[in-house]
Amino acid sequence: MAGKPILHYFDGRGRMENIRWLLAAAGVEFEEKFMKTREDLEKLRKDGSLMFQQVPMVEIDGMKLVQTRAILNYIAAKYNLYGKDIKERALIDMYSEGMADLNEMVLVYPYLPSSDKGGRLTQIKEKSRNRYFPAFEKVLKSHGQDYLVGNRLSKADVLLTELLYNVEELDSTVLANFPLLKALRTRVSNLPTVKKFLQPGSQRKPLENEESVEAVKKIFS
Ligand SMILES: N[C@@H](CCC(=O)N[C@@H](CS)C(=O)NCC(=O)O)C(=O)O
Repeated sequence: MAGKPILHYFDGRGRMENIRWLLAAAGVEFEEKFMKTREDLEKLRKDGSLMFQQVPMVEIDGMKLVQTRAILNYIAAKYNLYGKDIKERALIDMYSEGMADLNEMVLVYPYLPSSDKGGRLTQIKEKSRNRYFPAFEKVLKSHGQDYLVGNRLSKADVLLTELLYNVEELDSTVLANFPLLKALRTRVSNLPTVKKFLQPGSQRKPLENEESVEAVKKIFS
């Protein structure tokens, strides 16, 4: 039997947090090896584990996978979170790519110089309220179903739930006009696997602080 997936990253959200969420939602236990120093990163690079010299890297089923979205897609396919046919898969990917565009702004936010943070925050709020959240609210309204695609949980629902939590941490009123997104978040949060992941002490990572940002900058500087 294959062992647990091993996640190689630093001890923080960054690009790995999507992967942690998806594995957790799928009910898959995983191990983590945290890089703490630049030498830890160099070691992975030197031993040929990182195809593009970058993390996230996930050891799973005898492979060393890199590229966040490729990893997410493998997990989604393996654990039945990727629709029932290629049309559903296309929608799941289309929605997930929109989420990734917004998520990219959110995940780099803590690492920006303070002079750039105000502008970025305004951009995140504006794009959430006027572009991405209305689009997903419209999808849910159009079919009246519990999940974004095919009336069952997919990668898209899990990533959207994570994104909603993350944006709400930056702007607590952002979901005020999106009742169906709120309901989706509640529904996904109440799935037993996700509920467990949302409990304190899980492998979910906290919002970055000054100290954690400095530690990460040292690894990649
Ligand atoms: N497209 C890649 C980007 C990976 C990436 O930028 N990783 C950063 C850490 S979050 C990294 O390893 N940076 C070091 C480098 O690019 O040399 C993915 O989604 O996995």
